[in-house]
Amino acid sequence: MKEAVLQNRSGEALKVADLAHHLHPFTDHRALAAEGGPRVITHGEGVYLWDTEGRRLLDGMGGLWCVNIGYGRKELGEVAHRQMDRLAFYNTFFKTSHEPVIELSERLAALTPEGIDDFFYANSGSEANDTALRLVRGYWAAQGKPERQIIISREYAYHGSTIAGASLCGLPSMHNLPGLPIPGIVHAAAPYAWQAGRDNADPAYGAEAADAVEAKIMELGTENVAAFIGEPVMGAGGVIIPPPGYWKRVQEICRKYDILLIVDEVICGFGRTGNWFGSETYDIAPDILCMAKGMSSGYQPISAVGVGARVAGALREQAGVLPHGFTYSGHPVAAAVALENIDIIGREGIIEHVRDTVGPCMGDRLGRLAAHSLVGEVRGIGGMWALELTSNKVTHAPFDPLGSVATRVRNLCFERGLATRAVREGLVFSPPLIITEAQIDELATILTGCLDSVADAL
Ligand code: PXG
Repeated sequence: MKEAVLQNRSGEALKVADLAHHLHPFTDHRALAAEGGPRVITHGEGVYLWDTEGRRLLDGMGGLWCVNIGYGRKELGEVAHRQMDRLAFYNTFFKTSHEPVIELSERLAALTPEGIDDFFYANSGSEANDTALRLVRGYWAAQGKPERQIIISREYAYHGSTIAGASLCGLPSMHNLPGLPIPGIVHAAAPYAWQAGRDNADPAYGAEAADAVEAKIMELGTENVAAFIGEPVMGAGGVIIPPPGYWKRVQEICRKYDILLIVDEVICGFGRTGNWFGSETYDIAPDILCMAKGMSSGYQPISAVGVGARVAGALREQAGVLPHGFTYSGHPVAAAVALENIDIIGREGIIEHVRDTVGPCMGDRLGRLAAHSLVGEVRGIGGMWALELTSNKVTHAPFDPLGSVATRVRNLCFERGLATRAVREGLVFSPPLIITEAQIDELATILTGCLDSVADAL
């Protein structure tokens, strides 16, 4: 009966009901009400979404950086159905396990960078990062160094929206609630060449940007630092691409001061940069690797923390209970869906498609926009790209107020059938990784038209 009710409600009725009872993430609720309610999405197929107005959208964001295999893959629903019938839930606490989580752990051990062989499960990227923090602090305490508690993150980082996740973020807006960031989390400068007015292809900039991490360690005292956390490519902060030598030098610094390296692969994992993990793309050997999003292509909420031998070994040898876990850690349905998603990415050659087609094609079509009067820079890798808009191509100044032009372009893109995100004075793209050349052309054509219209109106 409920299904019939859901299917019979008009778009207008749904908007009204949503306004009455739904509090949304990252939403200005007054503005939402003034606009008469949210866009209500009805279904998706491939790289496209449809809303209750019957409008088709090319999803330039892959949901929220996550629908790597695209929408409407029936296999995942079938796997979920079978698993729910067989065992819909059981926990993995207290020495218990089940087949989907065991198989998923084996599969992840084979896929992740060498040395990452043990997996702890959660439901979101934020929970994965919270878990990583608890594991590294627990590790140092077990080593007799409980003073090693500080986690170094970076400006412009996005690591989540729990209290610890938001604290790890380096975006000032994420600290816009009392009490944040929590003590023990600090931020080093990011390798953000566009903003620094530097050349991102310059190895000297790569080394300098990495030295900001060393400077932060010195300021804090090496004996107090537990770990450094970073996204291989910063995603929500605006697709900030590490300059050459950056990750090599950051790793040297971590090793020099015996600081653990947590790599947040929540966006970069599962093909986004043209390899299974961004750690492969940038030759990173993490102690801990956090993953979510593309792990299930968003078909189920699931995340994992891959743990290297150093921390996992200490955990395994330690007597007593690790006091950490979530009811749904290693949920059997989510694990079964993640396994099927990983199979699809592998057997359909999606990683190769990103490397050989999506990356070069996005680079070419978006790259042509670098000459546009509003565009200062186009950058990206694989299936994650950004355009920086600017009022001055020499000084890199944004528009006034900050973000006003990017937001106008974003809004027009939605009107003309392209979903994208505005970040500061930029636009970011992370489409489903199955996107074809023709669909990339469509994306670029809509985007170019919107940039032209906004430029004409300014
Ligand atoms: N790490 C990274 C690198 C992320 O991008 C998280 C952790 C947190 O994951 P959960 O599943 O807890 O949301 C993310 C999430 C945006 C946007 O506006 C990006 C994310 C989340 C919400 C909005 O681009 N990334």
